Amino acid sequence: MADEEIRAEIERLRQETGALILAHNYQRPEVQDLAEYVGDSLGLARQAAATGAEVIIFCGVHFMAETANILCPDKITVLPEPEAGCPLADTITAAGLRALKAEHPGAVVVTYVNSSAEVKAESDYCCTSGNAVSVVNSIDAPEIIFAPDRNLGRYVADLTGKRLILWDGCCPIHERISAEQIRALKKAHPAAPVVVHPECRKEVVELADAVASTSGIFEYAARSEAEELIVGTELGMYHRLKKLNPGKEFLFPSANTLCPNMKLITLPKVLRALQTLEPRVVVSADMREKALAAVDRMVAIG
Ligand code: CIZ
Repeated sequence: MADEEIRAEIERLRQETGALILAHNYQRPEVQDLAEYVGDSLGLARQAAATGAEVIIFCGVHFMAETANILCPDKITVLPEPEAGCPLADTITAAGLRALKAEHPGAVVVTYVNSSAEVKAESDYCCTSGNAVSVVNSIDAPEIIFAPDRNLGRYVADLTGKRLILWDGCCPIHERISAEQIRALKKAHPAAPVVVHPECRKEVVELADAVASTSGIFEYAARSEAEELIVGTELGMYHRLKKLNPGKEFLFPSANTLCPNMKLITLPKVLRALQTLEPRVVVSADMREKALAAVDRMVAIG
């Protein structure tokens, strides 16, 4: 089937099923263009919770679909590619977190949204890159465990002045962005401000004019008067940055800052998901009950 036919069939099935299609900022351009809403995991979870639709086609990675299912268990959450995981989320297990908690009894646990439902279920607070600083600032405790992203954790510790016990995980895509790449772009485009994601390494963050979540990067790009901006995050962002700011150019450190998991979802897989309403992501009631308090806190501290 040609792409145009697939798009037409997706549209027909979307009307027929009343499904809501959500896409993460790192999805393929053609998948973003299908979606009713494109955003970060918090925005997507909020859309999922607010929709009257009974079916959500979630174009993102597994933990994001799980978070949506935690917030709205009565809706059908379909992840068009079940293998779309997150290597950062995979750096931590519930057993690993329990072992760290046992070493620090009484510590409050803040877990980045990039984690499985079973890890969220072991956590007191969940956070996103956009509200991690506010979440940690709101906690008054002698010890705080921050998991699983060590780069985001270090950035939050620097900004809040709190000593955090960090899990040693990272996003391999953001970790790949080097200070040399940013310096080279700055040298070639001296007027371009640098905005990077807090999952980047410390030496990269130190070169930036702004550090922001994916939503924050869109806001920064819209506000900036610069004609060119250097952007340190996943390359999928280019599509909507350019679409929303056609007069500006966005320079990424390299062509290999691509998350292969995010790119697993394709138009034919979205079509298949609408035809079959499978594969679904379902968090068990027991797990959901344990994870919900942490996720609710994340949603509340926007
Ligand atoms: O929360 C998200 O969607 C992720 C993974 C990053 C961000 O900054 O939006």
